[in-house]
Amino acid sequence: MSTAAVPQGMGATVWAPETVTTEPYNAQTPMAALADPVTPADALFVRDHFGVPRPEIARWRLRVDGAVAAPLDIDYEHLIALGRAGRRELDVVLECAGNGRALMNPRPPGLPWERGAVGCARFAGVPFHLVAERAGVAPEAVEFVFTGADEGPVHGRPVAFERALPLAEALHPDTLLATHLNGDPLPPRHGAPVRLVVPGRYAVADVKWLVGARAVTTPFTGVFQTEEYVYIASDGTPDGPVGAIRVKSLITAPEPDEDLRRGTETVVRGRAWSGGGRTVGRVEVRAEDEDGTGPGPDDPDTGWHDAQLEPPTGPYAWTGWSYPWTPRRPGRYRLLARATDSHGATQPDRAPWNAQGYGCNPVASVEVVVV
Ligand SMILES: Nc1nc2c(c(=O)[nH]1)N[C@H]1C(S)=C(S)[C@@H](COP(=O)(O)O)O[C@H]1N2
Ligand SMILES: [Mo]
Repeated sequence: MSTAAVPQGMGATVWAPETVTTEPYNAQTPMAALADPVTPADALFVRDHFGVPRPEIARWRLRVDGAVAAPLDIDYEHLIALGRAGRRELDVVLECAGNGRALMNPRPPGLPWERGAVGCARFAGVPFHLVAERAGVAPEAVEFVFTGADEGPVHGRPVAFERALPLAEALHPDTLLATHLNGDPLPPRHGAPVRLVVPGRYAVADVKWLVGARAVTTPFTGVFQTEEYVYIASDGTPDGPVGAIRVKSLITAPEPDEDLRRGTETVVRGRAWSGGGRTVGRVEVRAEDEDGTGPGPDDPDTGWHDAQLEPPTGPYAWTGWSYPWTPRRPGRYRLLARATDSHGATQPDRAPWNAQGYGCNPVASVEVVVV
């Protein structure tokens, strides 16, 4: 994988994500960009199953149909007009459900995401419920199925990218038909001209190049709902589609294998987030030496220590945290970070294994050397 930030003279940084595959294009957010509260658009990870379909704004329509009183087609101009009164801007953590899969043991099949299939983007758009109410959702509707303009073969069958949401979540005022990312129109690879954004859910819910919203009266059974993006236990038992983002943290400083000086303060920093409407309540940091016990029972650094939290930029944004650490003895250390959310859920010590490697949220760690 290649990186990352190319310094451009006076301060401006040109970002490029780290390529994982080229056809279709999939790339991770570089570590250095994850330190920012809002991820620069050019650095934000990309997850495409079939490639970029590039619907033109002028010809773009969203078709709302299925179990509705009056199916409708809405164009870009009308969408913007409809949203004028109710337009929202939200900082939202976007995380692929497969983020961290490459750190699972044994490694499940799928893209080998390490830590960078995540970012926090400032999305602006029109709440979907404003459009759904226009069409009039039938009382027997249970879900909305959202359709992207992209399609391709999965397990030998041609399919469109489609994913369903329970009705209450589809109609939640913060479920957006997003037209803008970080203040600019959505870039093609992030779903231009309109994508769905469902704060707090793994990003497979955030259908890009959105062209359809279909109300259905029985649960949707498409491949991206029942075969892909589903938790499957080691004994093969399916355990439902991935949903709310699990509590997680990452360490952005120090960097892996960085040399730290004994007796000099190092600020350990990172980000933490959770989904399903939960916020981060606590982040703890711990330094372990090579035998995994900590610097020693007599050392005040042994054990978990509360990091200081920065207020997040919104209810669905991530939380920055920091902990000043002054290593006292030379050697190799593993720095660990563990987040706990507002519902008391904590990152597990080990990745919770499942057949497709989703929801991987173990305690974050980075190895450093104290000289
Ligand atoms: N139409 C469409 N929408 C899609 C996808 C896709 O392949 N096609 N990938 C999904 C997945 S799995 C993820 S993780 C996010 C990634 O969003 P990003 O590429 O903007 O970071 O888009 C989601 N929406
Ligand atoms: Mo994803």
